[in-house]
Amino acid sequence: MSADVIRLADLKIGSPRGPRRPAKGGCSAAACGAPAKPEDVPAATWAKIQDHPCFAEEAHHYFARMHVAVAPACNMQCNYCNRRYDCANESRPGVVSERLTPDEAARKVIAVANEVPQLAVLGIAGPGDGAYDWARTKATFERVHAELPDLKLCLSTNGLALPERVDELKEMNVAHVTVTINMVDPAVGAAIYPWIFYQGRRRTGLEAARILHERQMESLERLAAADILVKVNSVLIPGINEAHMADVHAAVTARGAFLHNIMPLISAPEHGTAFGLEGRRGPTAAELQEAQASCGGGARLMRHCRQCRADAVGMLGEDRGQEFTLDQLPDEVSFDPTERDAYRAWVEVERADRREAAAAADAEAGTAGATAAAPPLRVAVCTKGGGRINAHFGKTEEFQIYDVDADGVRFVAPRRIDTYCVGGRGDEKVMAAIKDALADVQMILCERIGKRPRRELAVAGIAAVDAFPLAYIETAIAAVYARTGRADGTAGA
Ligand code: CLF
Ligand code: SF4
Repeated sequence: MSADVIRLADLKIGSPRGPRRPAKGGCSAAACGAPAKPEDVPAATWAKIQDHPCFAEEAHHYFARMHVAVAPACNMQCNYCNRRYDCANESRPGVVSERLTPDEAARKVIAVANEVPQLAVLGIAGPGDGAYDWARTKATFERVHAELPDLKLCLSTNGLALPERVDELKEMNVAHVTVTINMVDPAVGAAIYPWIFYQGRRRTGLEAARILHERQMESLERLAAADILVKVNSVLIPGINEAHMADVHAAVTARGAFLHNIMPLISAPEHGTAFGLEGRRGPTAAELQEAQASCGGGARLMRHCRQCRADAVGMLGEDRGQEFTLDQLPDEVSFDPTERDAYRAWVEVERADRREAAAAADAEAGTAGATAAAPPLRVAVCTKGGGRINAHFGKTEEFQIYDVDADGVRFVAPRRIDTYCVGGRGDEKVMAAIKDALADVQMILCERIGKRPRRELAVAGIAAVDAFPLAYIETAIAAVYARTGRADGTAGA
């Protein structure tokens, strides 16, 4: 292990935040999620995704994205969307983003790039549809590209207006596009989309869903032909498309989609959406995992999505958007690459060190599973970023869930919680919620934990382990897994 934490502090750039990392060898790419290391994909593909936090799971430990809300017009209605809020296809429902002109957006991007050296991607993800509200989208991408040519440009769209934009996206060097596809059967689509606006008029029912489906499939084919990497987002809607997800997965994979992100419906009556008002619930964690499991192969499954805001700024799982509102931006700003260059040099060293440690961890887990018949283990990790166990239990806002067995250590999903420790005291209601959220977990790995929460968790059958402060996550998980296989069962305590 290197002294990278110290080097990061020396750079005065703060600690990377956000979710943890994934799967190492021993399982198929589809089972493992988004690519985690260069060997998972061809070299040219890795070059495209290595600093995109959504397309490469490893990258989300080190790189940030930001969104700008510049394209408010939309050409359809989804039953999980209320137009007073952001586009729910890529963003957290029920929030309102700050709308910007292309010039304001470019100014904001430069200001963020100066303050957030992890910034690697600019996304346009609503509210509205960027391919439909094309003039504003295009103007924003062009202005930003002129100032920051190495920033990746990323578009998220419903796909209806996309086929005619693919050539321009290619010319503008947009290498990553997300299309939200919730169905490949118009009968299913008719329950999700009350209308679309296409070729100058409103269409409804089966006709609307059929046109949307055909346009989405055409979009995928054109994007693949243009060598633009495609992620497909699917909103999992209980009672409507959960049994249909495998068909969606097969259809998008056949048309070259690189990554498939199955997102839970977020639905609340106060959001004022059709689904929220009719009381349709979102899926449980188990239902989400079941839908992911039904998509046995083909396109990789993204598991580290955070359903960001449409004006989110920062690492996935954090949002620094409030630090960069329009009223706080300088009137004129120019980009200074000094901190970003230093950060990227640090990331190169850290990544290499971490890959080595993770490979060793998988080997250790494999040995433990093979020689000691250790049962699979599900672990919740407390971390502030960098792929290390570096957060106190009481301050954790999001657990990273991992599975480990003889095949190695695999990232499963993030789980958000309220922080247990507020004002120096533990909150019993939060503890009850944490126990519920971790009902399928056998162990928590954290930098530190107090005696009282440790005891309470133990009563619920969850061992809290703080024996690996600042260790790489995979290394620590493999070590505790190896111990579970020992006859004395001292499980890392
Ligand atoms: Fe933004 Fe989307 Fe591009 Fe990422 S988000 S436009 S691909 S840069 Fe990422 Fe956020 Fe999930 Fe989207 S975590 S909601 S998948
Ligand atoms: Fe809302 Fe986005 Fe659907 Fe348009 S495409 S209705 S903005 S969720």
